[in-house]
Amino acid sequence: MDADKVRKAWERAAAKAATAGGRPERTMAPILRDDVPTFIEAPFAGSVAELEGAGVAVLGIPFEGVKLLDPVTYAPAPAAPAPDGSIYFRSGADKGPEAIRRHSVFYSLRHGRGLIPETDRDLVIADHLRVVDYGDVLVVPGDVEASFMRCHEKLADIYAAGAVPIVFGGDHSIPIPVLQVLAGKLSGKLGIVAFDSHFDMSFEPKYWAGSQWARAFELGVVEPENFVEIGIRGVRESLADKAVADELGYRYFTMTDVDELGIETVAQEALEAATAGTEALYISLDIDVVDPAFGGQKYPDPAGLGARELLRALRVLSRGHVAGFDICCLAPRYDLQGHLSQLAARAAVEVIAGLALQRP
Ligand SMILES: [Mn+2]
Repeated sequence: MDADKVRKAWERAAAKAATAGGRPERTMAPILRDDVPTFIEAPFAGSVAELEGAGVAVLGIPFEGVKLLDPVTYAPAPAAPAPDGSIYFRSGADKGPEAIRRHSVFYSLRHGRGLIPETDRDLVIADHLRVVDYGDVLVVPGDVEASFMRCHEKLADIYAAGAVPIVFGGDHSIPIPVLQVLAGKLSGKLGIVAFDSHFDMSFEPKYWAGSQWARAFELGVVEPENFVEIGIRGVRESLADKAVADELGYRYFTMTDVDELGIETVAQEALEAATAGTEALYISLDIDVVDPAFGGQKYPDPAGLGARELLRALRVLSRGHVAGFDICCLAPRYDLQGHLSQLAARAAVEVIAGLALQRP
């Protein structure tokens, strides 16, 4: 058929269908793949060109790496899949990006354009910046170096477009590729604030959820006086990690500090330390900092931050010059009611709101 005849045939058919009370015209949903929506139903950026003009680009890194064998087998959470043999502890963080995106639909830009009155009564995110979803990095399971190379490409695209990456892990190794790319973009120093129950001050394995801060310090862009951890707690902390924290002398706030000082003061002090003499701020959110009563964590340690504390702290920190944010260690298979995935999505929106507030 010639193209003109094809078009006319479809036009006649459509006109006929319109009068016949057939099904209404279908509209395309902002779907990333399968039934996974884009984050807050923001436009999908399928190419470098589509990143143009974005203030924020969401990027999923569904990577979970090395798992440690341990002589102790831990008790499984009730009504959740049991840990397999002696795998220490629980896994499934590679499903984080899609869980956060699914639950982010509740905050869809199509609903209220990002009105967020508790952050600022008049703030409408979409009035200030364009959010896009740059999809996922196609990671190579079991090959951390190949996976990180692929991360580098996507992150370089985001920074080249002038956007801030909001990264969903994955385990806590994922700040490594982000910081590797960000470090190359800076002429000055970087401040880092990490929310975590755990020090994560291992030196090895090289690319692992636990040695990421050693790799960050090695980059030479972050000094211990600009590095802060919030939420340290539990009786599983490693003596070696604690010794490193003491050796480096960086500031960390235990949950007792949070209780005594209040989260507002803790966040303020963290912001001051991380921004003193630095060019940019990176925020890393190991979701296990949140109280595991929410469910959904790889490494649950009771008595963590509440949702209000987390969002309030992010509200304070996002007043800094945020150049990157990640959420990691969400384990959707344990998030039986979706509450932690929901909070993770909300936490990302809070940081985006902070970026929006800084734009005219
Ligand atoms: Mn942790």
